[in-house]
Amino acid sequence: MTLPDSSSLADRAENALAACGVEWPAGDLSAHSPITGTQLRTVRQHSGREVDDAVEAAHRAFLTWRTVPAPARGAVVRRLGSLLTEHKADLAEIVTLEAGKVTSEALGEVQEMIDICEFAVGLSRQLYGRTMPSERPGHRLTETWHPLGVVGVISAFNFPVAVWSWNTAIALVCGDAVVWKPSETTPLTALACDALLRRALADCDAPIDVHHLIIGGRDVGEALVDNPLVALVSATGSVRMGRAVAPRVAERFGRSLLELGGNNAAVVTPSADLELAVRGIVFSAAGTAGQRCTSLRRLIVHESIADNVVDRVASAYAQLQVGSPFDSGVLVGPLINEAAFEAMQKSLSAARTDGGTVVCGGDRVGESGFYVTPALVRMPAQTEVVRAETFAPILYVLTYTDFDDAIALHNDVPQGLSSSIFTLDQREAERFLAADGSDCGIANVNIGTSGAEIGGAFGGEKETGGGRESGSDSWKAYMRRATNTVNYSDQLPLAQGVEFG
Ligand code: UN1
Repeated sequence: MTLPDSSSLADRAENALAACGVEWPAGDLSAHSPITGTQLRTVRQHSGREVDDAVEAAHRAFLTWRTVPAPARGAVVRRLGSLLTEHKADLAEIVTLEAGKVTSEALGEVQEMIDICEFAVGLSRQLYGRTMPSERPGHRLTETWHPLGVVGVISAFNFPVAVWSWNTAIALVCGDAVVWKPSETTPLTALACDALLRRALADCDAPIDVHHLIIGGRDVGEALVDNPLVALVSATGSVRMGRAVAPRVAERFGRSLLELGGNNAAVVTPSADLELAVRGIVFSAAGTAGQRCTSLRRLIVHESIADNVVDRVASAYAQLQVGSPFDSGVLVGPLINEAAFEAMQKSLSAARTDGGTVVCGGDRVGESGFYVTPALVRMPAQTEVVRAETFAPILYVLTYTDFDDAIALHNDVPQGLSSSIFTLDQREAERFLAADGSDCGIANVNIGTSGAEIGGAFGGEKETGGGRESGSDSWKAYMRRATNTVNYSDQLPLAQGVEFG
């Protein structure tokens, strides 16, 4: 495996950042590339006091932004979408450098941003409220959706730009301001997004303070979460992070929207189109080096086809090229850091202790960065390690004989993000999607668990946190609803027939 030299990576980062218009001083936070494990550059971090200043400035901007008509707010997002289109390759380059995604996936992530901008622009002429029939004559009963306030966005390293855009494009058309705390692992992608949005705001004569980026670690996140001017905290990351954030926000009666861990499974039934299934499985399990919250982590296969499926997945894995995400042909880039590699090794050894057999993979490739071959592990049962999310490419294989048991096994994990079934049997497919089928926020048929489109609502149940972001009516989380009763008669009838005087 040959890797690019680290100074060429740092140069590429400088060029792409300059193309996006980033001007940001050096400081004590080191931005690394997982490609070689070396530093790209350093950036200045914010203090807790600066977080409060940013929230206050965003709140002041919100007070005027909320009165700008929604279609005019949409113009800013339209401009952001066109800048993202123009700088798609620059931003994807920084995503590859900083998160280690292969080029096609990095470009796909930026495309997801462009798509959500389009969606949000359309939404800016909708944001529909309902009208209900009033029980009283001469009365009108209706609801209006109003801007909510400052939205605090906390995002993770693995989708360093798309998750921000889901939140920000929607929040901006909804009339909110955004204060964004990206993962401290990916500050450069965040600086590039912030620079492009600032340009869009300036080009549209919109208040620049409707967006603030705050860079730093836990203290910066805590200052954001605890600030009473932050009406909604939208947080994507680990269950541990969500457990820390949710009670703090609830304590002050703020709202939170959580998108936490997944432990996504696919059920493969005897009627499945195995060639299609294996392609779906391999993309979902090994793509992004298993570092999507939607990555496929469990395969629940009918015992009659289990050996066949395992053989096919193992031979597909053998073809996967692991290496520099910039190299064409490479489909599996690096893990984000050493801690991710250690966590993977720990889970593999726990799986062996539990009686699992590593069919293939799990080995480190090369000496720089942390590259691994995706692991395929047959398990005798869904033990503790299988029920936990390890953010690395490990696919556990379990078998079933009875379809009801497959669904029970599928749902018997603490997380509930994404799921899929590979079957050509309509009854099985519909059972999987029914009320007593998959308990996840995303349930698919004949595609893998990852790679959702932006048009649907994205999120999951149980420890995944219950939040929904991106498409459909997720925008409602970013607004407040007012119910309005208007009396246009000269009488004052009371509801429920109450007489008073
Ligand atoms: C995430 O991993 O946090 O469905 C988001 C997918 C992507 C988004 C993943 N569209 O895999």
